[in-house]
Amino acid sequence: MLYDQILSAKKEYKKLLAILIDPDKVATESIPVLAEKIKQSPATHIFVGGSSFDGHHLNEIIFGLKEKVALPILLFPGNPSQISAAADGILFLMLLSGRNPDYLVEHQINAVPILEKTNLEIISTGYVLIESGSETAVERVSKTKPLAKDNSNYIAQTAKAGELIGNKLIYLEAGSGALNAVSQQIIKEVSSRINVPLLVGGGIRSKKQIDEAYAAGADLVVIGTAFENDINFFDNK
Ligand code: 1GP
Repeated sequence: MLYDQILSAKKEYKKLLAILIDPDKVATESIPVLAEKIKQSPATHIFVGGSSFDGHHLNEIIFGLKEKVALPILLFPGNPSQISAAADGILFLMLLSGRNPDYLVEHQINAVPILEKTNLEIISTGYVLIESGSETAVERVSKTKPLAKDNSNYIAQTAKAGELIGNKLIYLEAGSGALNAVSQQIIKEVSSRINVPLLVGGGIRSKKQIDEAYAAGADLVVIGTAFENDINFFDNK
């Protein structure tokens, strides 16, 4: 089970790394090359999804990745159209930082009939959007405001509420291509308050930032834009 593997990694202080493929930004033809690069990278997981993607070539992308890489593929959907039975699991997201009922419960309800036809491992994930210097796609699409970055106590309180509701993972998100990644102080505060594994992503562009996120308490770091912009990003890393 994918979740059990994430839990054991946390217990053994083994840090995890996910490469995010946003199908809106990736042509199906480029998948073989990307997949080869992912195979050579330190990635432990592949996430597939994006804020506004309509899901049209999702299966091809996943099959293309699976042909070359053995890593687990987890869906990271912006809406129920981004569900594919070809993946291994799904981050079943609840946008805890926002107050838009669509992203708190409506999309989840609409996803049920689709999920019931798959064998995807469903991992309940509290998704917390943090202010990062400029408006991000998640903010625009979800029509929600991120949490203020200077109130790490409230951010941690939000993450803890997710854990108490039953979220199995907490994802601190600055937003794809964010100007500023989630700060070490926020990661520290949140990781000290929750017991479930902590995912951190958005605006992480260097090996140093990845290590800083781990040092602050992230169990899994997500890299999207840095790899999209430079497929050699992980070389010698
Ligand atoms: C976005 O956290 C992910 O949802 C990854 O962000 O594209 O900035 O790496 P980047």
